Amino acid sequence: MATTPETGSGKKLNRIGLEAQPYRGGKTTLCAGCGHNAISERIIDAFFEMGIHPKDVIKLSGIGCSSKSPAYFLGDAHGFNSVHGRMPSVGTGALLANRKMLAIGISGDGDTGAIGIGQFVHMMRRNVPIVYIIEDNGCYGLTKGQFSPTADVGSTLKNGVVNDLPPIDTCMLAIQLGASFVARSFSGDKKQLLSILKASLAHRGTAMIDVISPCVTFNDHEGSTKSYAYAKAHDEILGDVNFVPFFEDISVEYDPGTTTAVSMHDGSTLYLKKVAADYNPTDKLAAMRLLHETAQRGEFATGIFYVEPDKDDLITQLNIVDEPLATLPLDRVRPGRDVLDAVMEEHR
Ligand SMILES: Cc1ncc(C[n+]2csc(CCOP(=O)(O)OP(=O)(O)O)c2C)c(N)n1
Ligand code: SF4
Ligand SMILES: [Mg+2]
Repeated sequence: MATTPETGSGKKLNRIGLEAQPYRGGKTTLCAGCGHNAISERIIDAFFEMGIHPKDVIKLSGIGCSSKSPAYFLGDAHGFNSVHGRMPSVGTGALLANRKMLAIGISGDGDTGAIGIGQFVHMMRRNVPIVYIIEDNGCYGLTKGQFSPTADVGSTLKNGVVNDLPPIDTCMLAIQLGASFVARSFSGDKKQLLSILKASLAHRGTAMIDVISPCVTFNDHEGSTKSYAYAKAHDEILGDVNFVPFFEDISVEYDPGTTTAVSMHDGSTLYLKKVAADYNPTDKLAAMRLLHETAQRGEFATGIFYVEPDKDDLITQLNIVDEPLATLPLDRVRPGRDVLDAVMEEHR
């Protein structure tokens, strides 16, 4: 990051003058080595480096080991640990009540792909302004490692049971449904995950990020396609993700033949190295073809697949007032006698 002045004690300050401490959360109770812990660390880094005040953030989750994660970052933010698979509706309601909040939702592959799939689908098609992260370990970690809907065909449980149901590709689904920023990363790839997270914080609309996040206790053995070893060997990185936030005055020299520059809503710029000369991250079909082709080869692609920075989010589509509904005074939210009388008159 560009400006890191120091406090008297030598601690770095971010662009809004805060130390890293307010960006941290409670001590994790997840297993040592769990991919979810690495993701929390990157979230802390991303919010610190972007200089977003924790008090302006709402953290949301469902149920699962992954959904416990918001307790481990941004201790001063607002939070709502909801019911299994129901975070999208709680998040949508929270954002409608207060459009000024920046929302980050943490879900699991079970929380999203199984019990929560209906809610997930509607959140994506509405382009709700939220950073929606799936901590994807291919299993239900909290309930001792059963297959989840993102488990690949042929992947095995620890006891040798083979999964023979096809997986849901949450990125493919999100693109098809209307999410305006869709990416995949790996909890073990610090640099890529941090860049993607920072870019997602600059986006307005649904930023859906599926992060392969191995469960060291129940799904890290040979035969699992969501283990650390498998992820390292099969991660097909799309090319560098270089995010330049609006507050960093850096001019990047790039070759338009090999790199696509995407202007984000807040004035930041995203430079995406092209996978192929004709790859365009604003082309839905190209993104879906890429996901399909990599999956066919038994690989998984990581990077930002699709971005549509100018698409209206739900709040804009609904054309609600600028001030948060939650704090509007009563005389503005309660219709007067004359308005009620006019409504009654219409139904006579
Ligand atoms: C209504 C309801 N049904 C089932 C459960 C049991 N349950 C708790 S967590 C979970 C799955 C969690 O899997 P995932 O979302 O992938 O999170 P992980 O633990 O793997 O991070 C299930 C089925 C529950 N808590 N509530
Ligand atoms: S059981 Fe698996 S997912 Fe849950 S905390 Fe442990 S390693 Fe992580
Ligand atoms: Mg899981």
